[in-house]
Amino acid sequence: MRKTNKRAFWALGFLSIVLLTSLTACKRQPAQQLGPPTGRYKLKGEVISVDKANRELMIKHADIPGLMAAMTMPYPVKNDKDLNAAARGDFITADVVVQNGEMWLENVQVTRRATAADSSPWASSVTILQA
Ligand SMILES: [Cu+2]
Repeated sequence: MRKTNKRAFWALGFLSIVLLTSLTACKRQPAQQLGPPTGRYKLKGEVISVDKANRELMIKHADIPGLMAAMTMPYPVKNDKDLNAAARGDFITADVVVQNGEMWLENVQVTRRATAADSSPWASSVTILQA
């Protein structure tokens, strides 16, 4: 009787340790998934607007595998060179740098300059149809 009690005690202790570690493991995972994974991602997209005062490019971008689906969103730009590289309506490629929960663009390269037609209010829909 005593032996089984002891065994039950140890079994319970072992179980609670297993439970505790699995619980903390579960807690840790969502915290890591909150921010996007650190790295460099290739972005392809169209510049919707340039906000030089806030150092941001609004970009309508294609899927970025491993990071995010296609969408239109603002991206911070750190270098003057990258900030001044593109204008509204330009098609660009760039690196999305993700580090310490921060995200910004680097190596902005214009692949196609906006034409006069692109500057019209219909530019975006026209370029979608061409793409
Ligand atoms: Cu995005």
